[in-house]
Amino acid sequence: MAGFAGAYDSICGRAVNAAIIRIFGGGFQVTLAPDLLDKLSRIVGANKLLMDAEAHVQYGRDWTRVETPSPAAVALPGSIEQVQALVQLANAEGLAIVPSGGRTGLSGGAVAARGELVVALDNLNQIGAFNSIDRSVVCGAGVITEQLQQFAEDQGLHYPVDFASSGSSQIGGNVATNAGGIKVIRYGMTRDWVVGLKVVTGTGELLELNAGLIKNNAGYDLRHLMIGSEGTLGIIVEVTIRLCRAPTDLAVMVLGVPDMPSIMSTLAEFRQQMELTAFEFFSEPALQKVVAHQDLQRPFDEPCAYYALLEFEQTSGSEMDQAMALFEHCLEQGWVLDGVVSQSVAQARNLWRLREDISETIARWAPYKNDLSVVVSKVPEFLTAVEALVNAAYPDFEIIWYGHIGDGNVHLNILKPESLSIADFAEQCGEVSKGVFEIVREHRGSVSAEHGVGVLKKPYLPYSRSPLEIELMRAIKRSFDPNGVLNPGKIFDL
Ligand code: 2HG
Ligand code: ZN
Repeated sequence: MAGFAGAYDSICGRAVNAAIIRIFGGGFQVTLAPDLLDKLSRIVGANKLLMDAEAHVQYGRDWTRVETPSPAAVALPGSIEQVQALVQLANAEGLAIVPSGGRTGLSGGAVAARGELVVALDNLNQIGAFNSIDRSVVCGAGVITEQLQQFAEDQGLHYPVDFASSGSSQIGGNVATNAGGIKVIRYGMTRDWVVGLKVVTGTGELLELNAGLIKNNAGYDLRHLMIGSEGTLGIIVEVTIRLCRAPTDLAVMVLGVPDMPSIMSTLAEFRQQMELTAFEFFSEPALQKVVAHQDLQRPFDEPCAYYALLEFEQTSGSEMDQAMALFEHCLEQGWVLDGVVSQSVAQARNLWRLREDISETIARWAPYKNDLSVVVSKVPEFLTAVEALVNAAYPDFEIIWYGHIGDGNVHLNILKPESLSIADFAEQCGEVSKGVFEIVREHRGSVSAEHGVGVLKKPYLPYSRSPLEIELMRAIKRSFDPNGVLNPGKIFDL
């Protein structure tokens, strides 16, 4: 047992109501005072205030698994009013809150490792009013992405933001992180589909933003400030989403290419003539690992340095011929070495899995993840520079490249050699990251294209944002959350 050591020193500048910190296994646990627990359970109901260790581990971490989860309590509010009451209590008691969705994040944005109160939006999971004229639907923050996609399909429409974690990620979390995914080249990010938001601010007030409007230039658009703010400005409680026409008869092509410049030429050629719904890439080592560990086959025998995955709609019936003609042209130019195209929905799904299953497959090597972006045309030189740097500094590290090359977003995963401990590996990767982010800065790119900053990328924010930008972000944070109760320690320190 150790005495109270100020888990919330940054919150309201004072200690939380009679918390005790117990050190265990390198982490610590905060026990809230009985009267505070009582107040919390009066807000959400005793059975919606989870105090068991299992729930604390489950709700205290995201997919990063880097920090030891250690929330003080987990609350599952059942209404917007309850969320407001929790935030008001947090202000009064100096309690830190971590808003929590599906916790599929990869930057530690939803991690509660310092005795915070986790406010999990799971129970705000109703799909509400649908309007077929506006093509909009109201969703509670806890609606699962796949549930919304299914709802849209049932209406003969489509929700196009898609990624591998759509079966467990929640809409509120998607909005809080401005989730991207595999169709950004055609449909944009989550931001592009949010037409209305309800958000509880850091003082517990309810902001209703944009009311479903398409056009609204009446002053600053606070909705867009909330989108991507990673729970630091407000808790997203309700989202009005725009839907679109469902795509017709999607076909998938996987092409083998000899090098990155050839991928760019292929992308330019296809985009010149066709509207693509996706243009993704992965490297040969990524393909080898997916094929070895999933029930999948190589698209063709010839190993190529990289693979491009293209997807296109077949609305007029001529698209397949057009795509085949483009394929032939790319072959003649030497940009493409081989390729396959799907002839059925099942084949398309399997080709997609070659790309979508990479992240899950390589998780067993405890990869050090980077989610970088540069303008699309600079991707080849950027990749070459990063690879040269990592290879020179750590020749034993295996690098796996994949990502959304059509929008300039590449995922650099460095696999942990078996001989290294997790801690030593993280330290060495931290060192190499400085060099990688220096290259990002030189290319005026981003240290986090779609995963957010959370805690993992916080030290590197200055590589992508100027001191003035970061100071303005801090000022915005103080406007919405003057006592710093919402997700403290994420994105930047106050
Ligand atoms: C993807 O594109 C995800 O598959 C995960 O954004 C990226 O695992 C990663 O690094
Ligand atoms: Zn991605």
